[in-house]
Amino acid sequence: TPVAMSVFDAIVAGNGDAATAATRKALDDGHKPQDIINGQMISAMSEVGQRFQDGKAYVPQLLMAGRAMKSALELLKPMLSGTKSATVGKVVIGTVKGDLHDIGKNLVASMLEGCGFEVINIGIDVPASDFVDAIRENEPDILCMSALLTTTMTYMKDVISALEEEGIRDKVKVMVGGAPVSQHFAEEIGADGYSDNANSAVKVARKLVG
Ligand code: B1M
Repeated sequence: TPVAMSVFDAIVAGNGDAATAATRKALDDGHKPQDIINGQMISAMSEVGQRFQDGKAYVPQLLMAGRAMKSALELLKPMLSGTKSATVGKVVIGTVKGDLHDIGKNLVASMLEGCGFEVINIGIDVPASDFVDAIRENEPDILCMSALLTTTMTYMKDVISALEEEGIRDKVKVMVGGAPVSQHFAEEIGADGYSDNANSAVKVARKLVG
């Protein structure tokens, strides 16, 4: 029988079936979902990102690794619940215009959901007008924006300006995140909260509604 791949290796190889099988095995071996995500899945994506940056991997590899992580993550999603009280708040979440990265955003969405937030996930490549519409329609406590590119993170500022122009900025808290985003940047664009990972995103969200 072939030697089973680790979750890390399977995601780096872009093999969804192997990634799912390895995730199931890791659970059977007693590993916690959070440890599998942080210790294996995210580090595998960093590895692929590094290879891409070094010219040793190309866009198809990024795409395949992303797909592999997504399918393996499906297995863990139902287990991502923390201390659930009744609904603690409502969130609209999306990746900003020009940006197609959604794995981190979906992870944040799953964590929030697992911890009792009602989450309306409006997807990727979201223009300011769609954020405005979603806020009008759903009246969330928090607007969450994600960006993975230095070229798209600046659009978060445009969305906040749109909220101001539409007179709804004070109706919603704004939380931002994603690899290139920093606390400093969040403050600069006038966001109310920032987090650099999905776990602390829940803490920040709780504070914002608290
Ligand atoms: Co792209 N990509 N990508 N990519 N990609 C990066 C981001 C990059 C860093 C790779 C690299 O060069 N090392 C680089 C960006 C450089 C920069 O701007 N500084 C890059 C590039 C250049 C590109 C393209 C331009 C490549 C090209 O076409 N030439 C292109 C752009 C497309 C576009 O968006 N318009 C592109 C495309 C893609 C794919 C579509 C192929 C694919 C995405 C698939 C998908 O998402 N469905 C992809 C991938 C997979 C990556 C890497 C390898 C992995 C991203 C990921 O999923 N990470 C990435 C390298 C890297 O991250 N190391 C890279 C795992 C995920 C769990 O982490 O998303 O950071 P992350 O989310 C974290 C935190 O950031 C935080 O919590 C999450 C969990 O801890 N977080 C929040 C995220 N959102 C939050 C919101 C919050 C709070 C926390 O509150 C609201």
